[in-house]
Amino acid sequence: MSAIEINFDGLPGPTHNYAGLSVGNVASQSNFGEVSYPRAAARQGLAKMRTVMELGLVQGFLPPPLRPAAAALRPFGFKGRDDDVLTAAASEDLPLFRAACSASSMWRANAASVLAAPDTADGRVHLVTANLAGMLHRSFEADETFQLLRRVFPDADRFCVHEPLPSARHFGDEGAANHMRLAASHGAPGLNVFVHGELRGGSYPERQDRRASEAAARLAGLDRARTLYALQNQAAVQAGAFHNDVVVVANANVLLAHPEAFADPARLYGALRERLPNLHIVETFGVSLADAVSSYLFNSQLVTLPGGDMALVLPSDAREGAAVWSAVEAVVAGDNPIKHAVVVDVRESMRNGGGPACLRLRIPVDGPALAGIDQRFLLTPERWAALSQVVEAYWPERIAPDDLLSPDLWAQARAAHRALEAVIA
Ligand code: SUG
Repeated sequence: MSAIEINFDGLPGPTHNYAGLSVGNVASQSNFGEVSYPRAAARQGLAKMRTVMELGLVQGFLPPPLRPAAAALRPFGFKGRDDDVLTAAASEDLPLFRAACSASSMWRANAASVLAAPDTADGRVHLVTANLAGMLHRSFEADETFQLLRRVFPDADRFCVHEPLPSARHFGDEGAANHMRLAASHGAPGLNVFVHGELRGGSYPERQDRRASEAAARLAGLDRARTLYALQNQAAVQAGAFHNDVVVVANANVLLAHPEAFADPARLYGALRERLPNLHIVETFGVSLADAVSSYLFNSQLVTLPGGDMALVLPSDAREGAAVWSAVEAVVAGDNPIKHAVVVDVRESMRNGGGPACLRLRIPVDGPALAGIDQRFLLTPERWAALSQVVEAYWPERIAPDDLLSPDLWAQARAAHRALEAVIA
């Protein structure tokens, strides 16, 4: 088997809600206080997984951790039974309580940086779990994600799962959302490009530190000559591109980028072209940064189909604006491998700033590595149907902001978590 890339999608959890927790994420902030629809969110996520499976690709899924996370609140001095912990936190520190309720694990592009076997010193796939130090609610994910990744990728001959980096201000790490691998094909040695921010003022935080990316490269033993670092354009960050994958997507030998994504695109593109002669750099025209952020055009999944063509899996929001959609049509008609545009509806996630690409973690594998994955996390039509049944039976239909405070909702979330574990077991 030649090497392939598997998309592992995060399943939106039963407490999906709009608490406006992410500064610098325009959608999260502007939808603060809205009613959310967790069952619809999970349905949309599952429908996207199904669409990608039906394109002929192997599809995985990653279950959400239990939320509200009473365990995450205990280090702050809350004691007693879980419900006591949650009740006390809700009354004494509401923002902390809300952070413990977030279903943000659905955005698995932030789970880890993934370094492909042909590029690492020991020939294994390395996963460096992201510490997500920049946002409190997301930092609660890190340890649980590490345990989950060890469970899904247990074969230590093929995979090496690293703990999150120590959670310090200078080492904020948001995982694969800020990493791109460019290569002639998935199985060929690749170029690893880490895109980062910098402390340079501005009202929105820059979440990925270069030193965190350097640590990930070191842990995986990447070849320095084939590892590049690129600074985000500050204007893009301040327009709401809190992760690089809001303005750029890469796959194999194709890079689709907004012209204002990088601080110094000419330097980056020159270095890439020198090392990868058959690289296609596809830029869009006529799409403003504001349109890119509101449509999430670049937060598409760019996938290689079994026949060799590429498809862009776009959020339905990208079809709504004329300028954005004509840019998509120009890309698909252009002289590059992207030949298909497939539209998916992930609106519930989008309203928290998470498009199709945010919802998935890509894992490049060859045949033996594919066999080394815990197969229960790979979707078959039967497993997909079983997950759908659990979602329909247990996920709340709607959550208004005050519902988060209800012990009934906490009990429902626990029941959903148990039912999901029973399907996986
Ligand atoms: O970290 N939203 C996520 C969205 C992550 C998108 N991921 C990528 N671009 N790869 C974030 O900002 C909002 C949660 C809330 O407001 O309740 C949130 O965490």
